[in-house]
Amino acid sequence: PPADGAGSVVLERLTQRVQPPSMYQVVMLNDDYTPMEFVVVVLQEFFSKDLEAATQIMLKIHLDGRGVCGVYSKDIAATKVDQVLEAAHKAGHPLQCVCEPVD
Ligand code: TYC
Repeated sequence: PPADGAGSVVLERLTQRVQPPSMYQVVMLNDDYTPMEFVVVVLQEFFSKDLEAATQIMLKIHLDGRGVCGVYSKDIAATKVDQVLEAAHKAGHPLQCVCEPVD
């Protein structure tokens, strides 16, 4: 196919369509005010962790300042962030979380 013609576009699409979706990790941040129990409940409710896993992740965040709650496609990760921020806001807690591309 020509170097810069329609053939190149077709080849590009053939290559791109077999790539897996890029993945994003949802990272929760520590603060001094959100109750530990609230964070544990959030991790169970929105990230499908059992009590033991949720408690370990919460303590990791408490000690290190941040921790990964889960890894998802971009849309799902963004939805998780929205759900956490809405639940925290409604409960009056300053809990923050962000999503970032997995290295
Ligand atoms: N540092 C909080 C406390 O001592 C607990 C906490 C843990 C807050 C994890 C946020 O993402 C967080 N009550």
